[in-house]
Amino acid sequence: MLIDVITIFPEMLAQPLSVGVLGRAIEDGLLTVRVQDLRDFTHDRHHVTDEPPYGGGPGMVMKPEPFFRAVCHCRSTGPSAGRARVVLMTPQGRRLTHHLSEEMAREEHMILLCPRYEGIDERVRQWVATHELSIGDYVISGGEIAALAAIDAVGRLVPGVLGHPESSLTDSFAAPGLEGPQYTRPFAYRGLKVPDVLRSGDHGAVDRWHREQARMRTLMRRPELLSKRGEWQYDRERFDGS
Ligand code: JFH
Repeated sequence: MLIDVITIFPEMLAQPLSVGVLGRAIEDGLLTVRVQDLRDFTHDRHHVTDEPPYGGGPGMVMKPEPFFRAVCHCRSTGPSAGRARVVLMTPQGRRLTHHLSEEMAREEHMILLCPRYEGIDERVRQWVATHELSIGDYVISGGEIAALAAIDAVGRLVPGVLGHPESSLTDSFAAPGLEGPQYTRPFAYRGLKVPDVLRSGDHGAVDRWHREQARMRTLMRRPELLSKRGEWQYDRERFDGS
């Protein structure tokens, strides 16, 4: 998979993409991330990317031309004959979920647009973006951190990125409901002990305990993840499109 990120702050992306599971995936060539400096697609001597809004109002709005040019460049130097998913990061976008991450993980080429300031000229949204994505109902200062969250969530799902294919399936949100508690050594720390069942060697009992704990935690914290019948509800979106 190829992901292009278009931003005025390319340095924000470099470090996070160099470490951990994602860093390894990129090293191994399972995933390519090209960070494109939006200023490279300006034609004026001061590389201006923002202007005051027409009609007045606070702050600045990002100009359309550099985004149009940058996306053209990414398309023409990418695979899939220019048929990339062009994703605008915005609080008004479709909410990122595991389900949407799975959908995006099937793309060959994605181009993520990261606005700053008060946002972007509407013509980019209308004529360049094919999708709009939000990571949640809170305002952050620009699209970069949202793009990183999306790249991480999607990159993990690219075949071969996770060593053990099963661990992506048992993660919260992939597996139904929330995960329960986990413990590691030492058995006792400052008088705080690990539940005996986990050391019992009874795999059936351990399994039942994990499932019960996960179910309780889901019931207490995220009851909406459980259906009315009390059965695991796999993926709400598949049923109600929310
Ligand atoms: C972004 C920003 C909006 C204006 C509340 C009332 C008026 C500043 C580009 C994504 C998610 C983002 C996100 C994505 C791109 C940009 C900051 C937005 C306003 C604020 C001012 C600029 C934020 N999921 N959260 N935030 N901003 N609004």
